[in-house]
Amino acid sequence: MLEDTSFAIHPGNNTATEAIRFCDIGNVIEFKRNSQGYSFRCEKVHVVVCFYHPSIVRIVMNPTGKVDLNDSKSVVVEPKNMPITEKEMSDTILLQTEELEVAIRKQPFRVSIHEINGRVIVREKERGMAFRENGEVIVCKEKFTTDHYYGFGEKSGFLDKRGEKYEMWNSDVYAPHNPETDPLYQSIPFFMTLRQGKAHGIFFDNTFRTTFDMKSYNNMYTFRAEGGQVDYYVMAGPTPKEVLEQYTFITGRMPLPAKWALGYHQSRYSYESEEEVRALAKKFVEQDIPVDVIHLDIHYMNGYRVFTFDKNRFPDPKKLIADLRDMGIRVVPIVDPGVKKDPEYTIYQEGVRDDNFCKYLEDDIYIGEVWSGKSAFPDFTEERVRKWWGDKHVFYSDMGVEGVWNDMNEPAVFNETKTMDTAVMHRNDGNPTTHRALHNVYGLLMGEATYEGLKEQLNGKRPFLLTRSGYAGVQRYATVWTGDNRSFWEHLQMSLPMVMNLGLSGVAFAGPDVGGFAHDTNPELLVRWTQVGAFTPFFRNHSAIGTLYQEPWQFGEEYEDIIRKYIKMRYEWMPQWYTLFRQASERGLPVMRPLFMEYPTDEKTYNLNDQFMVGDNVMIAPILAPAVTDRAVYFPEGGWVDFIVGKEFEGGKVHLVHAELDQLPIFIKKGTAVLQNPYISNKEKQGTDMTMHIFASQKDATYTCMLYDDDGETFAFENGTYLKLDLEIISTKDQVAVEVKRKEGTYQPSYQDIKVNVIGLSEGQHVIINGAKSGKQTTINL
Ligand code: MIG
Repeated sequence: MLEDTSFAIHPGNNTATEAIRFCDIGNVIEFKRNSQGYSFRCEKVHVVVCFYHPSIVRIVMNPTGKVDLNDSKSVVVEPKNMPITEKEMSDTILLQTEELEVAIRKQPFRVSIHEINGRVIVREKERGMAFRENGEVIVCKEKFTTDHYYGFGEKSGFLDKRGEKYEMWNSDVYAPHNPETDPLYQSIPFFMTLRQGKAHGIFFDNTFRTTFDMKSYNNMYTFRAEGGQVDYYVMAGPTPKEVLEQYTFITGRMPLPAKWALGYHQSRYSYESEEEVRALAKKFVEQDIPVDVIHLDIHYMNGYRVFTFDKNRFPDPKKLIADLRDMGIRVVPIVDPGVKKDPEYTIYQEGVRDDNFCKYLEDDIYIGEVWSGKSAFPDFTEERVRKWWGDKHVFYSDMGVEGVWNDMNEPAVFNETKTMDTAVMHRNDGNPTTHRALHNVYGLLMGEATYEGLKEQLNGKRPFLLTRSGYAGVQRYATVWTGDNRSFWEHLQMSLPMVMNLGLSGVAFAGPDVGGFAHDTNPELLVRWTQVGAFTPFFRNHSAIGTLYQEPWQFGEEYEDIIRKYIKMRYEWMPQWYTLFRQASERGLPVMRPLFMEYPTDEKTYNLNDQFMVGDNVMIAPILAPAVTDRAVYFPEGGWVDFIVGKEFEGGKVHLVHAELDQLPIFIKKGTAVLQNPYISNKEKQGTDMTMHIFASQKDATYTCMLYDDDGETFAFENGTYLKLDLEIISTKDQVAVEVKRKEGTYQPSYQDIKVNVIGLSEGQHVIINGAKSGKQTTINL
């Protein structure tokens, strides 16, 4: 067993044996420039170095043959020709862009990357790239004592991943997710290093089972894969935000979600009949609790056959969906990849007839056991099959469905390995490849098929897709929920760093099952979790069969009132959310952020797990344990204001904060602003009172912010039908000046102006709007 882990290259091991295990790629023999970049012939292998941007370099090593630059499932851009300065010295080759210098030592091949005339980004010392007879590849890099590591997709444990070791192999894990439960459902082989306030990223684009070891060695970390090429991108940052912009430039960004998808979702495994769903919807409206989406879990289907409804339980789904839509509620059905092996079921018939299912090399269809019993699995690696699957969604979109929930797409199979036989041979668009190599992208490609299919069918409306499994780039198609958590306080605690690290891995739209999926929830946990959920990008309450029901009203009025308050608050904050999501779709930045993203030089933020930011100026410090009504909160530099009671806190310090069960500590940075719009009704959701609350700073401060709005559900914004206001707020000791710097787009919102409300103005300070003196409550005309 030890042989299979990177223990095999432990520096303490006998070096003679080690050399047999991993073979260094050796010296550079020849180096040339070609159309795609620089190619190096080494003693044992070929390496290519190419550039995508002055701050992004890609390094590819093929241990068995010619380097393949075109086999990514995840990368959306091509290498770019740009001015590169080359210098060849006796022992080193230097390649310089405007931003960075890649230094390749020739004997043996070792790579270091620096900022031009600046800091070291990555460096290799005794070890660099190596491979084994069995196909394994490894990269070793120097670990600095000041390094902190983040990202890695969906991982349990704390925010800072220094001292951790993670594997990427998409897995259905129903067992409790605890700090050592790994891997989970997503594989995002990307991480960010923060070193003395500066950040860089590494994306290891390898779809085999990969391992990142930030633990076992004192002076180096490694990433390795069971097979395939070494293929990685270094993104030079230097800020955490730039790293994310660079990573999402490579792997793509989230499309702007529909507003309704940002609202509150209610789910349960399962609401089992039309009556139950109607009663649920009615109850929300009666109790005056906003809801945008009701999810239908597997019981809606006829014998768990995807693309069917059970006629007894759901006699008229189209009517049900239309009636709910009239109440302001959308229906999102679950769709699993397994297709029941049933010769009388058209989807199975078509799949067999058109040769759409995953097969063995010998031609037998792979059959695995899932909910639907013995089932076949579409081969999403084939474009033709993705199209077929996408087209099948007409079944749902014709009924008025605008969103779909993909589950079990690791793919999960009920057997010992929990997944498809790794010997299955995917067609892979003419380049047959085993499941062993493509396992980690099955969910991503199912997402692509589903998203593209729905998009085509929705006549210009934005589809919503929720997925459990994915790979780097999943943000292009889907929102991610973090799978089968439990109704434990520990899982509420763990969800914060998990969702923050997903955000740091390009997935801005993510969240856990609020209230907890497995195990029985309890009223206090549900309340505290809903408070956090209201400020988490994806906000869905979901629970498992056999557990206590956990809809907002299940535990009596006292709790219901608090839950209602926070779900409404989600809607009051919608203009803020929507603007942040727009920015996320444009730049790839997370919406829910660890504090270090805004304060990268403040070490106190480097492993802060129980606080987070929404955007760049709102800090949430929730209560995450039972019976607790006081907690320590760390405030980064600057002044902060409690959003509800207006109390001020001086930054650079820890303060004790009090929060009764109905209170969530929310703090706004002084000198900044937030946008709000009251909740009106479930049908209308938002009102016409767009308000900007400005939190005056008495110290000099400049804050730029944006208001983004559009129709909330179509792609018309792509043709200019949106409203974008760039605002600047300048505070000094005698004034708070607000200026509209730029207005863009042709969208006419239902509000005519923005109401401005300045909070915390000192005696001597006055308000100036677009150059004119005004009161602390005033308006900006649009
Ligand atoms: O193996 O569809 O994570 O959210 O309710 C269980 C039933 C299958 C797992 C998902 C969960 C969903 C459940 N599914």
